[in-house]
Amino acid sequence: MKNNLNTLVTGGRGLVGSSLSEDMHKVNSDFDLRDKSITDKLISSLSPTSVVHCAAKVGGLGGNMNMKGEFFYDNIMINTNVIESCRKYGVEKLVCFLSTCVFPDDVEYPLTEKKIHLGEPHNSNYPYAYAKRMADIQIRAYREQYGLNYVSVIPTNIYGPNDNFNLKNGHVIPSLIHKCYLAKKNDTDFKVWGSGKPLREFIYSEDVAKLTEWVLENYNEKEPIILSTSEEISIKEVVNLIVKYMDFKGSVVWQDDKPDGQFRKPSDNSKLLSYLPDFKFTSIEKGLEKTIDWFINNYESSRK
Ligand code: GFB
Repeated sequence: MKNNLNTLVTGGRGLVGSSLSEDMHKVNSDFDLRDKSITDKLISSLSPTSVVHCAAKVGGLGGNMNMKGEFFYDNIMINTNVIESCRKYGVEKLVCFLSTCVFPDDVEYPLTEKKIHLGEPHNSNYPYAYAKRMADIQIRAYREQYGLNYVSVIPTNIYGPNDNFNLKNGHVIPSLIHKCYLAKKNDTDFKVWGSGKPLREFIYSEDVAKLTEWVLENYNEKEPIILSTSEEISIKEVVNLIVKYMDFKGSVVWQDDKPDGQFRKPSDNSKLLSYLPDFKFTSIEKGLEKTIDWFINNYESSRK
């Protein structure tokens, strides 16, 4: 890998950004990328050759349902500003993060890179999904009009150290780790939303970081690339693993008045594997163990 000093990472202290190589220039939320002049100033002053754009207003099912306006506004502004500033100030390569929720709700499975715009996203997170879809449109348009080598990636549900472990708005894995931690500490029930039946494909943040570094160097197509293990696991199985690794002896309570969200969203990783047939994904067991250890060891300073 060549020297990364000329690579700027937005969202540099977040879940993916913090796993990327430390020789990249990482910036965090000190820069309000919803503001065009701040974004222009950041990119013109650093003048990076490449940018990995991870910054976003993100959350799990709860966050997406509670903050629909903010999730739309913040993400559409951040993406529009970042992509335009990259063009204006001569960034040669941009890797932009989309999300697995960009896909239509009602579509034939498995999800592939060609199906992003074939129908409406699930209603639990349509503002976030549409804002992310527009980043794909902006990138395609800029490639066509300006001939820029800008690309995007679609990871499935990412988890790992440095996530946001907020109980209400976080993604399922960090929220459940935090809930189980508190249930064990306070000797209370471990309360889980929904039926436990929905299926998800989880990918460990360090795997996403490795794949992103590869994309930065090697992936140049106009269509996004899905970053996925293509292995589904139920929320119930995830809960069982968390209970096991946290050595929780109390009761698990399933809150069926809370939403299940989409039932499943299986994705096709064959494009990724056609480039990287030998890529070794971290197993969910190993990834969960590492994330739980990290959370316990960093409880005070973790985002929650
Ligand atoms: O990670 P998560 O919030 O996101 O997972 P999505 C939701 C699934 O986990 C649902 C169950 O089936 C929930 O019922 N669940 C159980 C919980 N307990 C909890 C809990 O305490 N917190 C949460 N959050 N879920 C998000 C999208 O969807 O995935 C985003 O909303 C983004 O836009 C992200 O795309 C990757 O997979 O449903």
